[in-house]
Amino acid sequence: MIPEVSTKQPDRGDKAGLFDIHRLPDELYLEFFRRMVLIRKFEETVYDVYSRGIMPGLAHLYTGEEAVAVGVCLTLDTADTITSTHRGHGHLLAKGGDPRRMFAELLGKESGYNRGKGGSMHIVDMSLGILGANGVVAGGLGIAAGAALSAKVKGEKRISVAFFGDGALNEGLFYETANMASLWKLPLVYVMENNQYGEYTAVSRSTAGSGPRRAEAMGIPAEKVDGNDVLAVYEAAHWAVQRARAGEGPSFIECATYRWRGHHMGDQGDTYGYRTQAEVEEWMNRCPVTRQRNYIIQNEIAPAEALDAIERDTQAQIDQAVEFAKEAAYTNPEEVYKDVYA
Ligand SMILES: Cc1ncc(C[n+]2csc(CCOP(=O)(O)OP(=O)(O)O)c2C)c(N)n1
Ligand SMILES: [Mg+2]
Repeated sequence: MIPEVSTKQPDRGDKAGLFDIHRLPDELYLEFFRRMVLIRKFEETVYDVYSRGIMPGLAHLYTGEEAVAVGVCLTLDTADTITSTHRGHGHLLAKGGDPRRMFAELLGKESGYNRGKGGSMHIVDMSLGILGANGVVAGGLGIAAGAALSAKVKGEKRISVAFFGDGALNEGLFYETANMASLWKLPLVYVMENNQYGEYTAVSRSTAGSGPRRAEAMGIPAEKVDGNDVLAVYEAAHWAVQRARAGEGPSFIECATYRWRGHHMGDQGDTYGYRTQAEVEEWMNRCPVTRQRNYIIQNEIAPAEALDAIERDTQAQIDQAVEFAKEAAYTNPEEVYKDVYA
């Protein structure tokens, strides 16, 4: 939901200056913090659970990128849809996903989102507009364009958001569907998460030009923001969402961020030697959660003790989710081919 906001002193000209980002309701600044903490605790607990050998499959963690999912999803209504990626936990939680059913899915249990049959990269919750994580790089981009087209054809107010990585930017599906989305003015927001690497390859070695310039070439307005600043992401997303709702067509936002953990759980430390510890630490010093915490304290929105309590309560919620998942039953093996399409 977009909250009531002051229209005084727009500070980004007429492009995104729909409101003053520093005059949002106090509760919203706290909600940014809460949801980022939820994602951080969830992901770091997945790391722990996986490391203890009780989780099958694979996970790609979102630690460090929390501001992107939260800044975007807090501009959305429940009916609005998102498509996610292989690194999807943060998007799902930011859109309201249930940590208990997510952990149950990760542990292969019946009460998981996909009855334990999909795992990390297939979690879907249609009731929350989550059209799915996706193991196919760029796969969500086609689905997002389809969702936007169906909203337009049916005359529904919902909009569609596609999260995708810097690696997905180089897939053909983006160009084929963004071209049509622009031509048909579909209610679509492209959120490119530039975490500086696609697997073990730096963006500078894989990408000519830039995402925003490529989008602009197709007539899609674009901007680049600091993806570790949840307020900057929220402001840009608000601009893009307003355009989509007003029937003005797709917009493109590149969010510069960084993943703290390896590409997946098997990529630890300097196993593959593609980045330095100094670089990781430099980005960790720009932690999006700490940044929002400091903003809240410095602007006297809430004292440090209140934020400590949020962190404690959130960890307790995640611990309960893990317990719920551990105690849950496994799906009956006879169901293995049910709901599986080939
Ligand atoms: C179509 C396709 N090609 C290749 C892969 C293997 N793969 C999985 S993740 C990944 C890198 C994706 O990079 P990016 O889009 O930047 O996302 P990030 O992992 O950085 O979040 C690749 C190449 C895949 N899953 N699907
Ligand atoms: Mg990437």
